[in-house]
Amino acid sequence: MASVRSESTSTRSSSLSPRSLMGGMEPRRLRRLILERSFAARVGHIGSALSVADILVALYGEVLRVADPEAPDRDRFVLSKGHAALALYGALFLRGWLTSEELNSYCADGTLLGVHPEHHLRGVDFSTGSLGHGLPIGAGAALAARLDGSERRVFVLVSDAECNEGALWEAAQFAAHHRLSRLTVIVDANGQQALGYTRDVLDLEPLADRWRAFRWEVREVDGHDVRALTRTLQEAPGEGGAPRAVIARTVFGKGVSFMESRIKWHYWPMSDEEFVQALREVDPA
Ligand SMILES: Cc1ncc(C[n+]2csc(CCOP(=O)(O)OP(=O)(O)O)c2C)c(N)n1
Repeated sequence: MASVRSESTSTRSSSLSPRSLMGGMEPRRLRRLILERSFAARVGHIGSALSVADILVALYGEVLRVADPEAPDRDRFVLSKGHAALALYGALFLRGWLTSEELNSYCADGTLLGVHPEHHLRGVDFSTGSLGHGLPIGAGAALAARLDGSERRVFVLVSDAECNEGALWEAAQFAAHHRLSRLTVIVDANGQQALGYTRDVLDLEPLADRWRAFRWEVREVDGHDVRALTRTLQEAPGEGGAPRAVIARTVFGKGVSFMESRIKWHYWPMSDEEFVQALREVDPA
């Protein structure tokens, strides 16, 4: 299978160019990019990135008001589960904010595209990777928007393991107290966390009731249904001023049969044979 490896090294351009993809923010394209780049870099976190692919398609395809990534009043997005950075890079590429050269530098020496996202990269507002800190950052950003008299909204994508962490719940209380209704947290509820299943490590259910108890408005949605996600994330803030939690029920490794709900695919990179099969499954064309 040497030919597979040589065609897929980090120097090989992505098979997609942003120009050909105007309006092409499609889940299968994003999944293909995730597989190509993680294979080329021999890096894991593949299942984590596939889990949030549809959420990022909804956000960057429709929901986020970020036509100009430098505009002060653009919406803000915090990828709190920073280890899924490759999904974010893919979405930024499909949006036309990253070149294929930049995308292809993923995890190479000297790149700005590391395993976790850094705010030095165009389109990334906040550096993340230390789990549990995205919601505190997002709550501060939402309060700052109010103080600025800005209409901008803040979306924070957290993992279910982050809901184990105290800092997240402190921020949840803060946001409810200050009625930060332009703040939305999306929980990527895939039921896995690194080396275990959430129900075994520290059970979070009933997750929706927990958020309600913290005085958040709650929605539950199929995290792989881009239309339902888009509709839910575009809902106007409720009357009461509560921030909103969207619990997105997802499947870790979604789209690749041998990765779905398997612990191995948190850290493991793909073999040549696995890469070929995975690509065939996510993007048969
Ligand atoms: C504060 C902190 N502790 C530990 C880690 C190491 N780590 C990386 S991913 C991960 C857990 C992954 O589970 P989850 O966050 O639920 O992500 P998903 O399964 O959705 O990928 C851990 C513990 C970290 N990034 N930050």
